[in-house]
Amino acid sequence: MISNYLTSAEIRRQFIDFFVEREHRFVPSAPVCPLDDPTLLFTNAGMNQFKDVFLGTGRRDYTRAVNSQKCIRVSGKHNDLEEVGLDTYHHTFFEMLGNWSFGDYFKEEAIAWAWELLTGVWQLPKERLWVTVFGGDAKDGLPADDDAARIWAEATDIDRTHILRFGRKDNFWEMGETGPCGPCTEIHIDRGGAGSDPKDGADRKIGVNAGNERFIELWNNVFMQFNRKDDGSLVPLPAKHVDTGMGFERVLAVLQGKRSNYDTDLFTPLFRRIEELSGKKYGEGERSDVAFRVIADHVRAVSSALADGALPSNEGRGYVLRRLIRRASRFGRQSLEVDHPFLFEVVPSVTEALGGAYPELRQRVDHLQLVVRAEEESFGTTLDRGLVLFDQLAQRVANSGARVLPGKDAYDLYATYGFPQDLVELMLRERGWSLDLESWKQAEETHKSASRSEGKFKQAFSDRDLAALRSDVEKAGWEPRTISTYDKPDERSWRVKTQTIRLDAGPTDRRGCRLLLKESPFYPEGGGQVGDTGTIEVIDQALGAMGMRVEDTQRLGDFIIHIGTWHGDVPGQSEEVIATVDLDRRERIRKNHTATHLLHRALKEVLGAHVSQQGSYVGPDRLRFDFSHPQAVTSEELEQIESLVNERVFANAPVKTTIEDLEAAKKRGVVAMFGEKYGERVRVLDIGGWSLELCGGTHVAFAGDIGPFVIVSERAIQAGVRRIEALTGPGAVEHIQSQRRTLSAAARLLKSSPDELVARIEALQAQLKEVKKKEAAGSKADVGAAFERVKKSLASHAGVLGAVLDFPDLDGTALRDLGDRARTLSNDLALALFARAGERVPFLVVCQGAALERGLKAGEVAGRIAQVLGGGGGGKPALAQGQGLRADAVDEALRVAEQALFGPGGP
Ligand code: ALA
Repeated sequence: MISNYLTSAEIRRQFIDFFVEREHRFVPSAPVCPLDDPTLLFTNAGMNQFKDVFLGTGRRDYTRAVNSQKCIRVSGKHNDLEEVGLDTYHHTFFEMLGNWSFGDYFKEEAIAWAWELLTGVWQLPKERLWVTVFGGDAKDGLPADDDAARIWAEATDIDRTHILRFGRKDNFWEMGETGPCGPCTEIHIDRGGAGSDPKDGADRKIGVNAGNERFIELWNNVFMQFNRKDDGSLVPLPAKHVDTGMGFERVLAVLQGKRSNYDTDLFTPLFRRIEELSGKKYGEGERSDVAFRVIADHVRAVSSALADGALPSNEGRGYVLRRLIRRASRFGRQSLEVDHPFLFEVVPSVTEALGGAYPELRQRVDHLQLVVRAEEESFGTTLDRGLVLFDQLAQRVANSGARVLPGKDAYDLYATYGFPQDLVELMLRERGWSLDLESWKQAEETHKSASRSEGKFKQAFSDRDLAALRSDVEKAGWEPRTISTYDKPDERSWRVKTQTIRLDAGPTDRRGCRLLLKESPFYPEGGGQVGDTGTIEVIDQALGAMGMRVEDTQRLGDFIIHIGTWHGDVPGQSEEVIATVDLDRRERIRKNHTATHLLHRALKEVLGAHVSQQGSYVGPDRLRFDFSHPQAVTSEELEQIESLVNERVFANAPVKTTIEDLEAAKKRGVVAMFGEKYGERVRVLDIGGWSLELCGGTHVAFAGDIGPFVIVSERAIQAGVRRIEALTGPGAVEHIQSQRRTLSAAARLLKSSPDELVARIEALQAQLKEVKKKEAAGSKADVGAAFERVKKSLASHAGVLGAVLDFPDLDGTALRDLGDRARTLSNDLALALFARAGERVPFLVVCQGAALERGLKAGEVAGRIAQVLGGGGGGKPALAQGQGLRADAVDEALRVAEQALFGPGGP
């Protein structure tokens, strides 16, 4: 092994240089969360960004590539999450070093170069290296890869007894349930140890592939030859390719002479930071060591995904990120006793360690910290709520007399609140209970199979579609690329003669018909811009009225697919058609798209350079722009932004596009979106030199074409992410007019003019306040006068003071006030008092002292009154209230009350 210590940056560079010297093109890492590929949660191998090349739907202008790819494996076929932290060589986030041949070299060169790099350049001891080759599979009808075994034996000086054969599980690589695949050859290293025998590698129990930390896989060379279809069968790929992947953290550990990946310079700065934050030391105990590894690993995964534009949420990849943050936070709480947010303080160590190779991490450190911190804070609250739910659950179980917690409920707590099995068991043990492990396992299995299907490599169009499409295109002798408005950005005529290839044949009036044209004026959905709509009509009228309403346009590799409803017979392969884009809609989209670029620039200008795009929607109706910013944008800032955009519109600069090299464009400061995958040659959109952005969409010719620009809303969609919605052109005018109509209507109602509206409303508010004040004072005075009347009216009825009175000017509230005061007039009292609330008649009855002793009950009296007045009434013997419905029966009610309180038989 090489003696002088090489840093991670140097080793990464050596790998890339080795293959660049062998005519490989260096291709930057694709985003770790492929935002444009909803079928793949995270990039899980270096080859993901080349899958279209393997399937034959895309091409590159090079046939050899090398890169170091950011990968995350947390779901689907390749899922290492449960292992992470427990051992020293599994990760959710890792870097994969890879070299590729696209129909260029094959096994011979791949194997020889792998050997040369490992044993020549890096001087790994040959006697410690073991290789595996595919031993064949009866079910798939595949023979053993004797070629690979022979090449190892002939083209390298490896000890022949170190060439082992394994089956499909170990030596046949597949990206997902479907997709490109092929036999592979893996290189493993024996890291030895006390008393170990160098021959152990061949021992199936303790050697290669036995799953221990002594023999670890370093490098996998896949020979891509097949496509696995939905039905499980294998079909040969159009060409043979090489796809390799070397775990960077593992090879680094070997080259830096470390037993654990976590002891390399990729991790040590992170551990130092966690030590500072927790006051614990790495290496002090197994329990806290696991926590260190989990935290370091998860913060790396989360930081890299956030930097590429993902955000925590309740579904899909966002949910995975949320769970990683929660898992790390929980390990921090349980094993390191840090119960406040701290992961966000580990983030800068990650961005420093990885920022050299992946600058986007360094550039977005503030945004990452903000989002992680907000998640940690909300998790604290969730955890507290989870504890309450756990108690409730336990209570329910206790009530049923059981002492075993049902596994399904416990698993739900885990899935929703991050309560892991060991924590649940611990809490149960404290109560002397246990967990129903059987049903826990069942729930876990159900959950896992749900997440497995998430990871399935699905395509919007099936493999069969793709294969049929490819062969039709080849038969027709077309270039496998549709000529589109991308190639003719200045094209102004949207009527194009063309030929068709149909993707669906079938009965008339087909919904969901998908059609490919040799040339298309339609823009497919992309970069936030919605797909075009329009019509495709057959020219040959003899065939009758046939045509398609295009409801959406999508991109599939280099093909543009028109989706809609076909009326009449579906056309054959070479009909002449006229394709017409809905031009008015397109015009609105263009205005909104160019305005989106101006808005992006204006946001940076007014709010600061940290603003970066998180997503956008560019439709005919409006535009939406999501961006990172820590707090609400004030209304003054919004006005500044809006004015700035409008100034650029008035300046009316031409909107120019150029095709440039990506690297050159980046060097001159052209804005690229984080997480977006770009080819080597990119389209740069330049608006008067003020806004420079990479973009493939449709735009106006001059900024002035946008017309007025108005912002209609600004709000948070997530911690650290704001959303602005805005309108342009006719939409903006309609908005302004509608607001003006509202304003005029309001002014008319107030008999004022729009300019005076604010002053008028202020005056009205002041008036209202005054009236309310008077009313309150007035009602106090009224209650006072009424009280005097009660006092004067009281007459003695055999030792009880009493009165029955009507107050048509008092409302219910005043009546209650009056009742409260009147009850103080005597200990021995009988009263019935009536008031008004519109048509209704609130009333109350009081019986106290001697009145009660004589058997009078206020509740009963109120009941009798209610019978007269309609409505209801009742209460306690001493005090009752009611509300009558018939003001016209008050006189009758007064009589009844008089009779009930003071009549014969009364007191
Ligand atoms: N694609 C192969 C892997 O991920 C190289 O192992």
